[in-house]
Amino acid sequence: MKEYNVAIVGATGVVGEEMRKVLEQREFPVKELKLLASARSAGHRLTFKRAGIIVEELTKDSFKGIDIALFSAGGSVSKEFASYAVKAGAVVIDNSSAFRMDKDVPLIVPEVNPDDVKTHKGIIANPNCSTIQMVVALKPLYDKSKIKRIVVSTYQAVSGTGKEAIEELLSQSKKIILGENEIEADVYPHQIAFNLLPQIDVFLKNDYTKEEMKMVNETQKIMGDPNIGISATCVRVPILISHSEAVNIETEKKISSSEAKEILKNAPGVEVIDEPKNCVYPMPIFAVGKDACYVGRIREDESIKNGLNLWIVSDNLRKGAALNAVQIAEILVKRKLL
Ligand code: 3JN
Repeated sequence: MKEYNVAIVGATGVVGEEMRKVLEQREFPVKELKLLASARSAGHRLTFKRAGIIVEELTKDSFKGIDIALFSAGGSVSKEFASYAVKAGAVVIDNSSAFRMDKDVPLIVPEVNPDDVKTHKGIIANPNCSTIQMVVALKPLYDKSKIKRIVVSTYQAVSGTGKEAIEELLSQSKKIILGENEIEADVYPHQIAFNLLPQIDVFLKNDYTKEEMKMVNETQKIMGDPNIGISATCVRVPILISHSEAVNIETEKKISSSEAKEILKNAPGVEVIDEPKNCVYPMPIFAVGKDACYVGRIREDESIKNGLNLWIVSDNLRKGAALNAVQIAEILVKRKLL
């Protein structure tokens, strides 16, 4: 089998680390793995398939001989360096929002719009984590009946922000449990431990946050339907890993809750966990380290004619980021698009 030279840009971040893990776990055909990061992290030794790899500083010359470059170092790094990777002949799979809404850049969720990869011109965008898990669960329902409107509230784990946010939640929690009064907030505008923040990313002119508008714009692009109405409220919760979403949809034609369950049971990337009588439903602690989008609490919205409510939970670092990116790379390999 053909093997590929792969680079991870942002290799020491939470998503970069997960990418390395997912490449190994899925036995992606890696010939050589290059780990790239800022000068600050260069020199660190990380392991891949039991071998040590020294992290190198990312420069414009880092991509010679690279076939696939997985970027997860933030939008400004992608904007500065993705073009060098493309010029060197690599296909970039970018986990930032830098290129997601560019007309020339396909925005891919393998279970939803795998064929769009064909249109790539060197860069393929990986959607926002909250968007990915929602469209994986909604696409199979959309295929049964067009979705007219989506109202979603998210409950997002701090790992979506990165390592500093994980440390901040843990250290604030410890202090509070020990009865200390001085709680510092550095990463978020307010204390996150024992609290909820109805703000993810910055506020825009329309008073929605950027995260909320990402969910709107990215969902329309991935589903290929600019007419879906979407209203999102994104909330940061004191959870380490796994995002949860309460999703309400209005469909053109009626889908009963039992039909929805059947459809979702057979949907790729979805697992239905829905036994209300036994208090069984998806929860973030259960989704950590797993690949599926877990769906439960499937029920008809009794306030409208054609409405459904769903609860969707998935590991934001895996399906929401690293796993989706590696699955895109797998499509490229399978379709010989490299
Ligand atoms: O906060 C989360 O749970 C997800 C965060 C995603 C994020 C954080 C900073 C910058 C993104 C993203 O993937 O959209 C970006 C960005 O690339 O704009």
